Amino acid sequence: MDIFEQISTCVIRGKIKADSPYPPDMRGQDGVFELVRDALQQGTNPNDVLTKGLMPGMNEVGKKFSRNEVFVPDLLMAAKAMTSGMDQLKPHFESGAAKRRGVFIVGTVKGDLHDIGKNLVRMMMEGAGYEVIDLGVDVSPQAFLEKVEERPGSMVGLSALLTTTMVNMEETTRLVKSKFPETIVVVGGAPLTQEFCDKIGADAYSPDPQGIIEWLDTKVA
Ligand code: B1M
Repeated sequence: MDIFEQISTCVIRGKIKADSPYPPDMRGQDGVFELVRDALQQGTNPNDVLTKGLMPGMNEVGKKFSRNEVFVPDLLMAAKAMTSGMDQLKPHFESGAAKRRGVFIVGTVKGDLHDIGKNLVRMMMEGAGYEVIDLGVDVSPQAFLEKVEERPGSMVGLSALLTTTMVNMEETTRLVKSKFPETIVVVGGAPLTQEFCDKIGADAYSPDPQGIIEWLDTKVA
């Protein structure tokens, strides 16, 4: 197995570091942290570490999640493992040594405090190579708009878990698109449907982060 396959495998299995107790059958083996550190020390291109190691691993986890082969705890462990690699790549991205696919502004809409699903979207989007700006929870339509004004050309992702707050997605979508009609707005969260997405004028809906990534990948070069 080459270093990229090893990194992918550790992301899929949620193996963070050599001294992490999880998963039990990989105890003592190097995790994403050591593998990424060593790859960078050996001069491997940070973009290759991202696109050939971390991203395929997270992509596979997302597909398994969509097929109900792994569950939320597995996704969270995979996300933590991936983050331990991403943290080491960040300085390279910030210095411009590696490419980002686009800017994705994400938040849970006004009135809604659920953030576990939104955090998964953030981590998977980072794993897919996007620069993510996370506005947190209970985010007003105005706050989304202000961030788009600050980062023209960015994409917007809205999350909602409550039937009482998903309606706030409409106000946010319409406000952003009234000022920046070309802005891509994608939506997700347990109570949503494709019909709702169409009704509020958003561009895409997916019940899981993977679907959003696959849709966005068709839109960005
Ligand atoms: Co609340 N809660 N909660 N809650 N909570 C639900 C959502 C609920 C379904 C429980 C129930 O009654 N069965 C219910 C909503 C009912 C409804 O509106 N239909 C509910 C309620 C009523 C409430 C309160 C009103 C309870 C009260 O106070 N009376 C209150 C509201 C607070 C508020 O937001 N203003 C409340 C509070 C809370 C806690 C704070 C205690 C806690 C949140 C902690 C946190 O997020 N940090 C909480 C929790 C944990 C839940 C449940 C149990 C779990 C949600 C979760 O994290 N799931 C939930 C019941 C349930 O779902 N079983 C429930 C795991 C997460 C990975 O899934 O967020 O769906 P999810 O994200 C998925 C997809 O939806 C998708 O990807 C993720 C991975 O597949 N996705 C996107 C999400 N956003 C996306 C965006 C995308 C794409 C995909 O693109 C942009």
